[in-house]
Amino acid sequence: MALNTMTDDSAFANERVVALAGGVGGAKLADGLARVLPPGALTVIVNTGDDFTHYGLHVSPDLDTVMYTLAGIAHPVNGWGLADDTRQMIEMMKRYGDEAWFGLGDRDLATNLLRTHALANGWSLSQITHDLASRLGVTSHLLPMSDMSVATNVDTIEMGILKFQEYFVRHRWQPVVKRVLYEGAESAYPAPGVKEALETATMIVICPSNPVLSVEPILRVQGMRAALEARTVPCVVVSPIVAGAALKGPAAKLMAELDLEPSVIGIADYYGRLIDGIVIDNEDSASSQHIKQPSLASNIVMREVTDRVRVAREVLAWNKELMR
Ligand code: FO1
Repeated sequence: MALNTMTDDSAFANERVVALAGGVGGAKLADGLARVLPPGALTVIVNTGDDFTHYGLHVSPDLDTVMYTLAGIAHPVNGWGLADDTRQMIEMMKRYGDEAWFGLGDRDLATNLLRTHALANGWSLSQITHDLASRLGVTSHLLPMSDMSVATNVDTIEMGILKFQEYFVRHRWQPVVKRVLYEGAESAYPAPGVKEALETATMIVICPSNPVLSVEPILRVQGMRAALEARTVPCVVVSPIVAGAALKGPAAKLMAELDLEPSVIGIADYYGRLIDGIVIDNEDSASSQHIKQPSLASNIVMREVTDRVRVAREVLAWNKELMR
């Protein structure tokens, strides 16, 4: 690591950061935080509301997206799945006439086979997640929000209630959403280590993930919203929306469909008292006067790994300011 990088990051040497993350955008900031913090100083609480059983396999898209991203092996364009993966299994499924709408790569199958096998042998989702991530060299702590099933379903005008991946992948999030349901959340409790991580954190970061589809499921797990409201350290969100549009995925479209303002103002209002500040893009800096919480304007579009590190540094530095 270049000396100047070490100098920049020594300010965060004693921090213990908890990040709440969902899909691709969340994984990118989590990666930036992991690169800036000492090994083991980052805990990522990951959304599992997108999990589903597919061909009999327990697929955990957001856990895998965060894990692969932190391991440096995520697909560089999609953000999900593995770099250099192939689609032989999908092609053979199609030969058998299966629609094969979910693009599960051949190498990605290994993760899903091992996870399914472990769960069938009594392992918890937390245990298999820790085992797989450790074997990939990930030093951050990856925690599913819960070891119990929480399923994010969307009630749509055109097709009624859809399971998350049917909505997101099969129908490319085009159906109009009336309601989002978090099936099982009311009886799900946090995975081991989640509460402790929040209680011992020096900073909490809500990553630029879809608030309704990727972060809300985490908040719906028993006691999570209360734990965040009882925080004694700052909690900062990085906006997943820039200039009224989502950087990736349905966040803006979905918020508009749910009568939430698809803007940084809407994001800040969505989290309300759960956050002490919001990081917005320079393009939205004029909105800061309409945002109740303190806001920091920066370039929050993370195209390269260097962007992830820069945004992570800015977030952590600002969090320290808020802490005073
Ligand atoms: N997203 C897509 O848009 N199309 C896919 O074919 C797809 C396959 C896929 C396979 C494994 C995996 O872990 C994730 C995958 N995703 C795909 C992404 C996933 O649907 C979303 O990233 C999350 O569920 C929401 O962020």
